[in-house]
Amino acid sequence: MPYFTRPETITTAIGVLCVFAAFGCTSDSRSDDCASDADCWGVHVCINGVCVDPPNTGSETTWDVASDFSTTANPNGPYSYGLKPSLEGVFLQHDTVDPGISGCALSILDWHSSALPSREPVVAKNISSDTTCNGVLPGAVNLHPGPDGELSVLRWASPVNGQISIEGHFGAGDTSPMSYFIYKNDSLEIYSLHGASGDGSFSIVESVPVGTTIDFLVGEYFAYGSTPLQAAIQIMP
Ligand SMILES: [Ca+2]
Repeated sequence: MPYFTRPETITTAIGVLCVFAAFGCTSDSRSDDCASDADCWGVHVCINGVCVDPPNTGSETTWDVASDFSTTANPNGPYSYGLKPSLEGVFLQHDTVDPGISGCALSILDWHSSALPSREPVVAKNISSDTTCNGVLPGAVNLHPGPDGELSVLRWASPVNGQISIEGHFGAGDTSPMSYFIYKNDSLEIYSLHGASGDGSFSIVESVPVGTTIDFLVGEYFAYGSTPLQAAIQIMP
């Protein structure tokens, strides 16, 4: 069910201007009725009842953490790249992106925090077309935890209301075992695999009101901790 703010109507020299915001829509139908536009995510501006289409993010129904990854923007649409000092800790968004310093620096772009003495934890992507880095294939997203128990976190905040499927896996990556987690709204653990040497697959269905956070986390170990994450999120019919 979409939500609408109360339209604000202003009479101007060019006509009647109407502005409102709408959230949580999956329909692509629209009317030009300023008060009840059905196609709808975003801020709407209408003049004399004719509305300008907002960015079409409301009709998006699938997301992929690797193909959607941004090496320039954080947050990036529904995604944020950051860390947690502990599983129960507060999410901190990374503020810096630059080439990684590990053995294949030119292949990897790391999001990390300038406030920490260590580069890790990082949320990274292997931007190479042909170089696998520490078990992370070209094009893959990489979560590496920090040296003081910090977890690497890739966060997706739902722009929709509804049921979603979350499918994918954490990969073995570099040589150390790692622990993999998925948390909903900071406190509900919906997936965990401790001390895994291999892949950890997940196939989850969750109800998500707008703004629900889904965090993919890697931690509990540090050295040789590069861990690829592949995850697809889809609105269920
Ligand atoms: Ca590993």
